[in-house]
Amino acid sequence: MTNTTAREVNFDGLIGPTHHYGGLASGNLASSRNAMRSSNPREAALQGLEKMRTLLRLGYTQGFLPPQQRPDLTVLQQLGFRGPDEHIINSTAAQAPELLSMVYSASSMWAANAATVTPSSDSHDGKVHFTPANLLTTAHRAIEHPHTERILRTVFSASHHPGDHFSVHSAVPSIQRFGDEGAANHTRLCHAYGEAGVGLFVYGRNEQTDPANLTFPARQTLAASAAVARQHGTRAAVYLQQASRAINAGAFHNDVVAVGNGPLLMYHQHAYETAAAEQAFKALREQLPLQTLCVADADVSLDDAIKSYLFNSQLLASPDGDMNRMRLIAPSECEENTAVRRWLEQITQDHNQPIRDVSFVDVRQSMSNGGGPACLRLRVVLTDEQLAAVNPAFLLDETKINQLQDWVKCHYRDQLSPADLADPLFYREVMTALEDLVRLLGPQQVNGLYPFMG
Ligand code: SUG
Repeated sequence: MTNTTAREVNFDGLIGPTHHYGGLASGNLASSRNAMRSSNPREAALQGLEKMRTLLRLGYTQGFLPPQQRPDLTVLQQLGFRGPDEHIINSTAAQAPELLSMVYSASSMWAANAATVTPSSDSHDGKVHFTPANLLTTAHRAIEHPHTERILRTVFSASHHPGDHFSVHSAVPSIQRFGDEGAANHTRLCHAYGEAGVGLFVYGRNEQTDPANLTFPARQTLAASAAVARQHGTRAAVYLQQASRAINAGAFHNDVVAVGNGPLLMYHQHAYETAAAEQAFKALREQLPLQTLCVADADVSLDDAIKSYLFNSQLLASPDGDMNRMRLIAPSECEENTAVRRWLEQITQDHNQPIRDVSFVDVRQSMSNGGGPACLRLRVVLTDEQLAAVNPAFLLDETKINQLQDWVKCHYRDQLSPADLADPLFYREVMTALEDLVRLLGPQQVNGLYPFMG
């Protein structure tokens, strides 16, 4: 199936007003390192919006996913806390304060973990498929998927345009065996966006994986990846296991040690066991003209890769979809790391591969919780017709970015420590911010986005 007008649209997570450093994510070194430090939610959200502006100015179509309703009081209610909202906050603060960080986490900002997406040219029924990730490994993220499903249904809803373009599923069951972390472990490779491609599903564990080899959790399971591929009617899927060495070094998602787009897969030498990688690449080569770009440990060590988040750069084709002129949107930490900067300088001069440019973006507030530029976005390949069917409230131009930045400046704190979450006044503040966001986006357009608004 060929449709030359398809393009990749990035939907970034709009960083919510409750962004804080809770130290909630085992195996994520930045999250552990910065636990309990004071965050700056305002700066975080403005940095995220500036990244979106960068892509827009480069000529790409850019969308966003709104922050989830936080705190999630329904979770506290399920845990036995009752009464008016402020009372629930007070009694949780008194009896189990650690739960506040969990229900207040702004972790849905990392939209690469929102869902796995299969473009229509890769699915049996010709629809774009979404499966929200159950994120069952960490408590603060395991509560995201019901909200994610609602949000995806609001953004990708056929009611905004005739036709039936999208299929939003529920998450696969939250059972240990089916741990799913979404697009962070899924790379759609293709010759051109509108042509049939292959889903590369990378997983951390299967039934044979010996937990004794892992010091940190392997979040993605083969069983979940296979279930998602089945659910989406994915026509071509290839599975590849992460090396335990990479997980133990802090690569809690594949997108910390690899990034791909079009025919190009760029990965760290230690991301996968060599034999497993060779087998997967062979299977991929049978279906598309795969180009691999292996970054040798001698050039960029695994530690430097994880510290700088080189592989969490966004790898973009040119705005017109040319796969021979690619660009990396890299975190500014890459510019500051000598080995990584040197590698980037060399690679853009090497015409045997397609990366021609690098832009650096400052997303330090997110990086301090282990989320780089690629974590912050969900990639959705859309034809013109499908793009026209996306809820326009979630597509950006400069004016809307400015409006969202004004909204952030009006409502967000510039300092937030985990202890502040116990303050019922903060609860009111964030509810007011979300009400105002709905007003800004158009209550009709985003109807039902936040349960507390009815
Ligand atoms: O799931 N951090 C997130 C970062 C997700 C990054 N996403 C990708 N690699 N695609 C995580 O570990 C930290 C929250 C805290 O500690 O407050 C956190 O959840």
